[in-house]
Amino acid sequence: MYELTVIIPTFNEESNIERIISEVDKVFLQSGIRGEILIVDDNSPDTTIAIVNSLKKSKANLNLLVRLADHGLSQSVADGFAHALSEIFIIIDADLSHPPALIPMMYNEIKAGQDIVIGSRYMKGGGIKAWPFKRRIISLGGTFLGRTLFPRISDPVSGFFAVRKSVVAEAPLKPRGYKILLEVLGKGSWEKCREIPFEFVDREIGSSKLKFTTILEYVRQVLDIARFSFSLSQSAALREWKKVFMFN
Ligand SMILES: Nc1nc2c(ncn2[C@@H]2O[C@H](COP(=O)(O)OP(=O)(O)OP(=O)(O)O)[C@@H](O)[C@H]2O)c(=O)[nH]1
Ligand SMILES: [Mg+2]
Repeated sequence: MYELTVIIPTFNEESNIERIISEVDKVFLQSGIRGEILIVDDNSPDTTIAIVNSLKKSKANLNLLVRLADHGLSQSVADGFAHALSEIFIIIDADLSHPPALIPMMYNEIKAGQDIVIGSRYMKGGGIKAWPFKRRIISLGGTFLGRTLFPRISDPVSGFFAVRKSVVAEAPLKPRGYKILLEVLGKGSWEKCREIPFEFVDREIGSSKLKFTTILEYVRQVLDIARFSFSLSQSAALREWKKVFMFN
């Protein structure tokens, strides 16, 4: 029934939720895409859930999944994959760091045959606005580590991406931490991936949930994907490596 599901993971986003929903809906109207908006909330103690429930009364394409166990961003996105009512998914943050205006372009790329379309902060034309130096260094470190698995992808840990359902439907995802895209790239079944640049804008309202343990969790995730990749002759990471280093 829907052509696209925009999955928005949320935790305590009462100050942003109404605006992101209305911006995504506006993009659907302008582009003529029959889209679903799926909010995946980790039982926020603020008024996020109440706001979504009240918006749902006038928006038939707005759905809410409230999770009561296994709190986490990646876990929430993976639950979103399982509950979405379409075959194409776009993941976007609630805090307006990612531009909803790029949704039609990402959707059209998937329609045209791409399996994954990544909004990249680190390719020509992309960027990050108003991030403190420490944040930039942590992000760059994480990105370089991710690129050891996927050398041709400039932003393998972006939170803004589109993916075809068939890529993740059967994938043995082990979602944890913040970097669901790396898990999708490492364990999903895909052939074609492209990136499009965007400028990441730091959240103006609400608070960040990035913790130090997130970094440790991420390193563990990279090691797990590497182990997974080398145990399979058909893995995406091995195929990408072969393309770059041409030892096949
Ligand atoms: N369901 C769910 N959503 C989460 C969780 N943590 C963060 N989010 C949402 O995931 C998106 C990204 O989280 P942010 O806190 O903005 O992460 P960030 O952009 O790295 O950090 P900021 O610079 O503070 O914006 C936002 O929409 C959050 O509301 C979580 O544990 N569960
Ligand atoms: Mg953010």
